[in-house]
Amino acid sequence: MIPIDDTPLCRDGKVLILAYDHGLEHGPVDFEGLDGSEDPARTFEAATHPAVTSIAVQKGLAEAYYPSYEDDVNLLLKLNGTSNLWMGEPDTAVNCTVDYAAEIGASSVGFTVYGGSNHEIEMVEEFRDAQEAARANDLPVVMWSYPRGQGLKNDTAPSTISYAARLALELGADVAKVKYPGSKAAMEHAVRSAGKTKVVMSGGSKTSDRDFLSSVKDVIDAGGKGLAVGRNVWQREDPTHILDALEQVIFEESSVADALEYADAQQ
Ligand code: FBP
Repeated sequence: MIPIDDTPLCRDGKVLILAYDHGLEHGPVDFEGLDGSEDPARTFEAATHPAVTSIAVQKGLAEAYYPSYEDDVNLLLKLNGTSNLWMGEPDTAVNCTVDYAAEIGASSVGFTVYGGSNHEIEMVEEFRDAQEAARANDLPVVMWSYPRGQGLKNDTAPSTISYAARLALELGADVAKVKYPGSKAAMEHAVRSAGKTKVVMSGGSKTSDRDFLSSVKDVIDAGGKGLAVGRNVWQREDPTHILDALEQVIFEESSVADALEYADAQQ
């Protein structure tokens, strides 16, 4: 492992990744109902908030938009990803090499592994190549560790999420990005399973401020190191308000009520 606390991916040992790879993963449907959210510049602007430790995007957005933000935003290049048009067993294409990610300014890289898919073997072998290339470039590696596929009945069951966190440790990821397993106790188990790999929660579909912040608070109280979030930030009319609150919960370890009060006072 590399000491990632000293890299741009972390602030005070914690992580807040703003994910914006949904145009590939889900398609334009995620942008419906909120004018402007399809414009990557809007989310790059949000990523200039001091709470955001990195923005996670695919190669195309990095090439087109990152040069305008390189002084104010840290780039996490998501190396693989696939569209919702793909109907097969969970799998994903490697769209960018680590060397190219480093060349265009990435300070960390991300990689999805669908443990349990029929394609797990090849995905893990692709992860091996990416992880070793990242080590050669001194770049932290975040694994989107999402067990799913044939035979997996519940991809957010506590045992599945703990296994996802453990896979990330076993395979050499610095950070495991996992779905919320439903409770603080389940997250504690996932954190223990991940050993020295930091665990962060994946944001999920948009919910109320209070529900969303409560799950983030559970993650922090369980020893998780933060969040990699997309829709719960950029699908809001005012991403800054929720980022102000997240900053309090993640970095100041505030209560949800205090964090919301703080965020309201910044308006
Ligand atoms: P959200 O916070 O919006 O859930 O984003 C996290 C993320 O992992 C994105 O990086 C990715 O595009 C998306 O979720 C994939 O979600 P899924 O594969 O579960 O549909």
